[in-house]
Amino acid sequence: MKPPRPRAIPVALTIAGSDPSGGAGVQADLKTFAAHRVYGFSAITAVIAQNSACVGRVAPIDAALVAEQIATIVRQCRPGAIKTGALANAEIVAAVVRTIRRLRLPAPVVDPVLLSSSRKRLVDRAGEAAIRSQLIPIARIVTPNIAEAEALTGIAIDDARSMRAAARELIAMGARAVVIKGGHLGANQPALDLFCDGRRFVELIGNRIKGGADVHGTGCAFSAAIAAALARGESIETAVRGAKAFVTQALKRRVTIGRGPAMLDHFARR
Ligand code: PXL
Repeated sequence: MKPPRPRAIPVALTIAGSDPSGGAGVQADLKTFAAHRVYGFSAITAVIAQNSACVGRVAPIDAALVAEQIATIVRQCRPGAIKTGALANAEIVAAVVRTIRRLRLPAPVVDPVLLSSSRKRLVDRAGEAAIRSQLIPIARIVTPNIAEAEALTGIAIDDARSMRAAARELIAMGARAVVIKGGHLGANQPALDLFCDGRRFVELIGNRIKGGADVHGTGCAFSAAIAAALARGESIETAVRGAKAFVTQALKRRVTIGRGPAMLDHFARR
């Protein structure tokens, strides 16, 4: 019997840090791509010693080597979508932006990772400024949580109105779309995310998952799911809605892996 012919499948690229626990970072992104039947390329920005409970040393990769990883892999295949995660420092942010521009790669889904769930900085101060001035202006969509949206815009967020103001500001900074994740807004409020495509606002209301706030890597799974859906040709709004459903299900079906908080099940059946 003749073997079947190889099939082409959608490809997405993650540019992010390594989390050896597999809960967040590149490892979580690749699982998320796979769960969406999207082939995953990855360029590593930093090696991080961590487990699901704590983050140790963050060792940035040389910025030129980050650019080289991207340039080399896209010679094999141009990805249909890109996401960025933890970028460690300003040199890496600049190298990523330069490479995306030079090679005319798709506008990235930007997860503006500033701190880990355990509050360790995953990008330095200059890197944070570079995300604001260089990366957000080329973003297809930016996906901050409340704290990241506050840090990037300088707007204090405590309700739906200030959330809109921050979203407007991120669009004014050049992002084509924004989704602010309201999961941390208040334990007694529903999980309200605010999406803006540059023209209109859509409030995405989800059910709060009990105990879900302790799980790390939800932001990685969310932004990777958006990139996977874009690689599959979905619209930005459909991609965001699908990503929310994906994270909700992965949280509901979370698993215990030894000591520490539970981990997402990226392969929870939907
Ligand atoms: O969830 C933020 C995040 C992003 N990227 C890496 C991480 C974390 C959180 O721990 O480790 C590599």
